[in-house]
Amino acid sequence: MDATATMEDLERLRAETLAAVAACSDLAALEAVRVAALGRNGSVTALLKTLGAVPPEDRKARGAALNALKDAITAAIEARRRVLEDAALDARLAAERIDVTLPPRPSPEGLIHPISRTIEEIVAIFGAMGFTVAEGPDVEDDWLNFGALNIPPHHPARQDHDTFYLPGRTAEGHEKVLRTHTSPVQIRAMLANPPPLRVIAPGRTYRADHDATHSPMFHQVEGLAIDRDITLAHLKGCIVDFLRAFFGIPDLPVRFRASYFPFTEPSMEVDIGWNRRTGELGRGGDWLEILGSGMVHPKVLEAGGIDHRAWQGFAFGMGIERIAMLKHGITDLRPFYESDIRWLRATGFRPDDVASLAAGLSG
Ligand code: 2NM
Repeated sequence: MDATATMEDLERLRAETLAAVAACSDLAALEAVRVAALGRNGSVTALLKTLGAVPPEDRKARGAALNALKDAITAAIEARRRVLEDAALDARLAAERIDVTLPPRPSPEGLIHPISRTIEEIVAIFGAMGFTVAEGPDVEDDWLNFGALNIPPHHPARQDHDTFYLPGRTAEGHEKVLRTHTSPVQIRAMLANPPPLRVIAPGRTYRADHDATHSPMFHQVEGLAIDRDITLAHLKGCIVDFLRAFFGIPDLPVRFRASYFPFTEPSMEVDIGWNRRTGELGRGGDWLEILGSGMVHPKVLEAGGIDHRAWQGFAFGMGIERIAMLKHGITDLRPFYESDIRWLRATGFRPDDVASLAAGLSG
């Protein structure tokens, strides 16, 4: 179209352009229509450029008509732009809508191994009695593992323990062993801290013994309390309270039976009441050995750098697998070490189910 365009031509251009604007379904199409009409080479722009060629007497009316055309198209494009922008925003709000009332999707969760859980429970109970946790190396020297515990070389207990000896010697010339119990941790605690002392030492222990009821690696927890006037009564009170809290049976029968360990004197093994036939704990008239204990031998106190004339104390030790199996009705020892995810799913504990005294530890 040029300077010769009639009013009908302008009207048709207006109608066509407004129709094109109305037909735009997105902002890109609308922009294309705007460029085609009002852009540098647009149809309306081209008409405005011809205004100079219009005879002066017609120019005013022609200019008014072209401006009215341009204004109408501009207004229609802006109105359409707002509609399309609102629709785009609505679509985005609908697409990105989040239902905050939906429950969260289940996420894969790890479980706490029953050995870890049992250690947590033991730590919670003895922690409430004022004991702190001590740890030490799995590779020990034979002095800390045996000599300091009043088990001299060639003592039969060294064979009883089926010790794993490692090649080489320590800087002090001692033989290297995998610790056969956590007692060396107690000796280290005595050497590192002046009495009074209340520590428990949970951890891995090793004996060259492998059958249906023994694993070459297993877990133990030992406890030690040293003070000026610790007696057998304190030992009995602590152990009875521990066993009743751990098994969640307030009237659990507990029996102390004279025994022998090189590192305690006197020594006692501790039994709990159960039913041998059903496996039920707490009643049934049968006794089940559960731990060893005693008053720390004076030679052991001296090995720990403690004056046995001024201090005395009690100690105890138990197998963690054994008490975990009894508490949870686990009958086979082997799956503890097999990392079978199906067994762990059936036997493990949820991480948010934290061991605490408040929960009663009745499991
Ligand atoms: C037991 C039984 C009796 C025991 C002794 C010591 C130490 F190092 F303090 F002397 N810790 N644990 C002990 C006493 C362990 O386990 C059956």
